[in-house]
Amino acid sequence: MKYIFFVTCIAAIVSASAHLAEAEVIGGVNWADDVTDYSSKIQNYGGTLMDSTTEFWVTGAPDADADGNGYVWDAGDLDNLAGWRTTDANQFLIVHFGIGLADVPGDDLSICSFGGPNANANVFASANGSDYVQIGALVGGTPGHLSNESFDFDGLSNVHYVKVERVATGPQTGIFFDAFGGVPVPEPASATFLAVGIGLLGLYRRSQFLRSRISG
Ligand SMILES: [Ca+2]
Ligand SMILES: [Ca+2]
Ligand SMILES: [Ca+2]
Repeated sequence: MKYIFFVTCIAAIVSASAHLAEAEVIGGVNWADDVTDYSSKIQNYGGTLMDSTTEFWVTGAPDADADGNGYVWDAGDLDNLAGWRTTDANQFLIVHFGIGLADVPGDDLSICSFGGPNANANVFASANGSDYVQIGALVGGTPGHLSNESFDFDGLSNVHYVKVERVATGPQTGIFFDAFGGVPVPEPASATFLAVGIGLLGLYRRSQFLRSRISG
């Protein structure tokens, strides 16, 4: 019985730890973990098409602006962005979050990107990956200069998927995305389970220690 209890505690700890480790939450921001689908011409600014080895361009924290001045074409800045450029119609990109994004008071999602002055893209959110709700649009910016645009889920909670879809085509309508981030949904169950599991493991070890002292 004690052995089963012990194994259950270990399983709970491993399960909770694995769940927390699978998602990229840095400094309280839940960044996109992977890309689940995208159209045929999604590419970085340099024109290299995105594939399974370069999906990191749009996952994790923003990483294109290496020197942090808001401009991504300095020497040393990285072309770790993906999006679309002029003539590529019907383009889209869907990013996935292992831990859902919460609908907190006010804005919930931040998209870091730069685009041409005529750019226009629709932004959608989904909890299950099949039912999408439009939460806003991205409009033109200044090429090379990152912009952080915020969106409100407005009642849609535990968002696991965000989709951006090209609207405007033609000159100066390209957009390149650096990162997608928001507030992770609270996970009291996992956190409590983890804390209780670690506490119980400590008690078990202590009882074993005392038993060995008494019997010795
Ligand atoms: Ca820079
Ligand atoms: Ca909100
Ligand atoms: Ca990036």
